[in-house]
Amino acid sequence: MEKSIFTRIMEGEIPARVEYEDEHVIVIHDIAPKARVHLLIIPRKPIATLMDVTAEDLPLIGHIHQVAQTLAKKLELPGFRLINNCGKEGGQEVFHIHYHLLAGFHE
Ligand code: DGP
Repeated sequence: MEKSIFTRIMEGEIPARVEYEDEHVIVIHDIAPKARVHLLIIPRKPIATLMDVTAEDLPLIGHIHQVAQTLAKKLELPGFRLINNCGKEGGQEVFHIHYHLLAGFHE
């Protein structure tokens, strides 16, 4: 798989506003925010789409949900959407799995 834009961000080749990172994921602010808070939770492992997730990746998918909780607490979000676009037909543009965390629709 060719290096995705997100891998290039993780490797410091392309700048991004980082909100959180640990050994499994990086969280950055989306370049074209669709809400007041629009973060991308991106695993370091370059899985192309949700359809490529295997049983061994399930702890990682759980971790992404834990990170969403952590961010919601840190940013004091009363609610949020966690969205994965899967495949071209699902609106996916970057083929390195990621979850959009969106909040602040009703402010
Ligand atoms: P998706 O359609 O689910 O693949 O969403 C990809 C998102 O990634 C889209 O909302 C825009 C964002 N994005 C694309 N390139 C960059 C970039 O270079 N930096 C940042 N911060 N976000 C990017």
